[in-house]
Amino acid sequence: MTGTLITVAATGAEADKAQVPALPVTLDELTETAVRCQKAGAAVIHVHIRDDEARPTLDVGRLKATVAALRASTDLIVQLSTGGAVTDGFDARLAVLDAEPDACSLTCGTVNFGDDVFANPWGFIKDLYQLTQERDVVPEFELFDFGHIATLYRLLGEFGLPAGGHVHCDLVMGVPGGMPGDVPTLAAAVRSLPDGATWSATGIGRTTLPVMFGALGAGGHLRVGMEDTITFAKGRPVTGNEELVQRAAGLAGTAQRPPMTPAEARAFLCIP
Ligand code: KMH
Ligand code: ZN
Repeated sequence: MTGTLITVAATGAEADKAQVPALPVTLDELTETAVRCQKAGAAVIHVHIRDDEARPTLDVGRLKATVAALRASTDLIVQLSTGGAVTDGFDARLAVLDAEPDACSLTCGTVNFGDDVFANPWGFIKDLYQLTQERDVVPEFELFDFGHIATLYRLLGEFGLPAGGHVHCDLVMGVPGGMPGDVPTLAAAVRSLPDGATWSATGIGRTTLPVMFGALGAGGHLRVGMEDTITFAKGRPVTGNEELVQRAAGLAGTAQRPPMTPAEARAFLCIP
């Protein structure tokens, strides 16, 4: 068994700063969270940014400044979201790669997202994938539902392996409209992944813990963070991303699969 790759998804595009004051939305808040989360055991940061009013933005200038600041203050692998918010257009989502991150998310299909739709049609997916290959940005394949796994096979079949040559997936479970966040579903999804692929999993909201325990037991890796859950325990809001990483790192240690360092994670994900 390898160590555990821990990704922190620190902000997301959905939570409202006014209702979740601990959410990191400024560059200073994000870098401070990043430093703390690296110390706590994270190796990758999945990044969404906000504008001066704390609204989600894909502004490329801000994204570039964010990548530079995270590189200056941490050793974390910087994975920019190409999912953005459900309101973001495809061109803006492709332009995220202009910020030259180490890695990016790449969602493999459309999914209902609560009352909204997170749109990822095939044409967009293939354009984004080819752009990651041209720019040498390592994608993480985000899988919200089983049909997304079928699209991952199609992508690999038509366009070959990603930059770096290794396939790493992230099962995003428990989104209202996506696959449920429970252990039987996790096991079925993992069985369906391409040979040689590695995977992380995250459970949204109250599915966080069952998905985390299932992933550790099945040899997978973990994504945690305030993008995915803002409640640490029933009735107790999360005070910061650091405590979510600490909990994941503690459980990974108990499973005798302690957190990977950022350097180990780079080797594991084939990110130079
Ligand atoms: N905010 C969601 C609509 C990603 O980062 O790639 C999409 C999302 C996925 O968060
Ligand atoms: Zn995201």
